[in-house]
Amino acid sequence: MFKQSLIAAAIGLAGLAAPVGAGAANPLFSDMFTADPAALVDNGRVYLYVGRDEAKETDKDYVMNEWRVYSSCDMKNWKPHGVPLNVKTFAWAKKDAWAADIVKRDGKYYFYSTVSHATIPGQAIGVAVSDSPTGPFKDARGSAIITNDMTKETDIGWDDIDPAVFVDDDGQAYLYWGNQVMKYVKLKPNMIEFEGPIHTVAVPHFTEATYLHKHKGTYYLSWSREFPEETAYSTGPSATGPWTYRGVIMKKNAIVKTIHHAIVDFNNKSYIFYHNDKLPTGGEYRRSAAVEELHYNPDGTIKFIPQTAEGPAANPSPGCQG
Ligand code: FUB
Repeated sequence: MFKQSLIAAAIGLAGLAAPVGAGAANPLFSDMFTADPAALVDNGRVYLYVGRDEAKETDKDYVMNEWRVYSSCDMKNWKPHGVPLNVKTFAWAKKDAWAADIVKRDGKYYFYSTVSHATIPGQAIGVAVSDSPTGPFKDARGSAIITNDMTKETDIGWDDIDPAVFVDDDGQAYLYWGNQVMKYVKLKPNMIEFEGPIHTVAVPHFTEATYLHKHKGTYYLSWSREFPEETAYSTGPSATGPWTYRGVIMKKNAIVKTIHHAIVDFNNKSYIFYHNDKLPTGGEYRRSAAVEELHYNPDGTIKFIPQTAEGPAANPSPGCQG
């Protein structure tokens, strides 16, 4: 109880430096609410990008204006690097620093993110670029790469959200995204233009939060299914399938209905980032990023992942410091 009061006091002082690091477990950060994790492993260090949930307890919608970045050398101790970009990075956007994803290509870091478009009704996806994983990022196009009017499968304004970017071993880049209907498009090597048409992908009970990764030659397409959401996945022989449904790997949260995840390999182990409602006063619009180790079975399927308060054991990455 005493510890919870201290944490709550720290949340009230969000913006002031609060302890992040030594022995930190789940949720990863206690000085603010953080959601929609995206992750990148670069030069032996893992970078974690989150949207900051700024909603008050009484708010009835997301209040999200900026993305934050943290890094770790061991998956246990996290170093804050501030705000590498915010909604204003995209001059054509008006609000909603929703879910994002990042990839490195040819020495540059491309950050794809959901925002609300100022002049084209609905959510859109922008792409920002930086020479460093900690930013600063600038708009790579000067316009959205995806807008709500480009897809017609649903009438909702938020069906073009939650980008997931993946560059295959042959250099072909893919951008997946969607809500209600999953979509993907191939990207040109410049990472800011389409190469071909938009495709739809049928997976069971798709809601949002697509993620694509590759492990030991198998492609894994994962997403948030149902609502409240649970994390499910399929496997396939290529970045575009065909996909075989494999089941649920993380069950839904207690309060918050979303669970947005990201999966990475780091220092010979695999991890899943997600968000929950476990910080005091947490809830639908006050979420907290967390991480667990992810284990593959010998046949390549993923073991079910319980959420824990402890998080993964420290996994110090050789040569990574600070
Ligand atoms: O954070 C806003 C939205 O909630 C994200 O774009 C979705 O993935 C869900 O987590």
